[in-house]
Amino acid sequence: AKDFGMDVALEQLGLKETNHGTSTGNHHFGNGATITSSSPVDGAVIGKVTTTTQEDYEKVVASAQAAFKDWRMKPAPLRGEIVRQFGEELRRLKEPLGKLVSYEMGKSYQEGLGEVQEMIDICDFAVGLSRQLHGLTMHSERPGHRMYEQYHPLGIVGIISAFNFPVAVWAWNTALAWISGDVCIWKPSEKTPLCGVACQNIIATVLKNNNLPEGISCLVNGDYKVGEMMTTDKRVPLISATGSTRMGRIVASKVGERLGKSLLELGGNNAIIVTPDADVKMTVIGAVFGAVGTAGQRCTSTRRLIIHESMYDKVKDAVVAAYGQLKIGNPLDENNHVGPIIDKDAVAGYNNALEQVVKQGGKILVEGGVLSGAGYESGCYVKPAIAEATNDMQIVQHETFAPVLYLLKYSGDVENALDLQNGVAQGLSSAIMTNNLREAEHFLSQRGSDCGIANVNIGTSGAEIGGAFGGEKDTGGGRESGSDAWKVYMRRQTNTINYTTELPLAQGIKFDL
Ligand code: UN1
Repeated sequence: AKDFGMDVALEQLGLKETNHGTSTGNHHFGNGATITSSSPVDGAVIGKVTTTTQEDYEKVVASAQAAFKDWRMKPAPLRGEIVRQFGEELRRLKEPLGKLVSYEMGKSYQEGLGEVQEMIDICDFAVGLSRQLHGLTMHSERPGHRMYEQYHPLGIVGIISAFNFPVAVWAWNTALAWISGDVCIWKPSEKTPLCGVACQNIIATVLKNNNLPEGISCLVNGDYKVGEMMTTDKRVPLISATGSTRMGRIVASKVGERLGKSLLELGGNNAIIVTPDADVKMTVIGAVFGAVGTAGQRCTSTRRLIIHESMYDKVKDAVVAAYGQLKIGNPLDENNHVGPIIDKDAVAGYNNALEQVVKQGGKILVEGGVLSGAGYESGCYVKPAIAEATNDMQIVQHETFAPVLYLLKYSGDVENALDLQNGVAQGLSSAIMTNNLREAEHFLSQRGSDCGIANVNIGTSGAEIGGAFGGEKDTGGGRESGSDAWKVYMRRQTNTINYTTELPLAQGIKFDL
């Protein structure tokens, strides 16, 4: 990957020296076993990080707790100023960071840059929000009393993120948490640990330049055992976790047991409904990007196309033809559309899905397969595949994190398509392609899509940061990013002040002494 300027990028991101892994600010002290990060792009080792031991973790928490005492007293707009500076650094380092995301995770360079852009956008959003952490005022039922509410910081926010958005998901959480006055401990995916170190280096410099306590941003590394240090820790009032539904259930139960808060962003099984008067050209762009973008590894990736029978052959032929144009290869090369998937386990999951769909009665329309030979040495490049299937097949009900798209047919009205769309355990993103006002509004109504995201004439992926992001049912119910998602990072306090010399009781109660 030297040809693509990776060496320079690693240098710019401070990743030349290895043995990072656990840190508060720019203070590194990981003592656990080593994780080697190798690229799915070419199989080469990119670097190493050390994992976090329980003892390291205690140091991290102590540093975060100390930092919180200071940080919570800074006025929120000043905290916003720090996030603004962080956003500026991200602008400056957009290219090297986008490149690292592409190289360590495998998504296209364009998508790597897009991911860093999401970080920049959430910083801008958070800066504005730092002057808008509004509560309400209410009228008291008692004379001479004033009642209002205010939002206070929570404390330490634990962030557990996934490999597929190795930098943006952290930023969505951390930018809002910081302006809220919280401090963060981040456990990035053990599949993309260097993205974590690179981000930590960026914010550590900003904190240092402003003479702020380094524990405002902390990094821990390792597998679920390190995650468990946080999920079971009462000193961490909020855990924000992104990953599989299986992982989310474990996190929710550990955090729930100690009555902590959790924000969960789990699996999706996203569908596009293609109605009789859908625009076929728009449908093809939306569906193909949704299914093969990020090699099918977004939680918002399009897994199912639910096509009206009157459109079925036309849409099928157009999508199959578009798949014929796809170029698979090194994601740093801008001529390619599809890069590798994350690792050999993911390849096994992909192979299994293609095997299962046939076993369960489906029919392959675009043949899959693992690519080999020059340029594909990592063994992680797979061909985006399409199968005709039915919604009740067990494999269609399951989220396979790879480029496998299922075509389903519906007849009659949009109600039937909605039954299929909603007939899965997950509830993240959904879309309808229609020019029919009645269908569109039906889809958006309370008897329509049951997902957290519902789009009209747009695909399922690529949500903007300004809206609340998340989903229902097995997706976990959390909301991150825009709108009023910030409220989960703060605690609400209701305040009532009596400015009389009497003490009237509420509810008209008389209590004479
Ligand atoms: C994810 O896959 O975890 O809507 C997040 C999208 C992106 C975020 C995806 N903005 O596709």
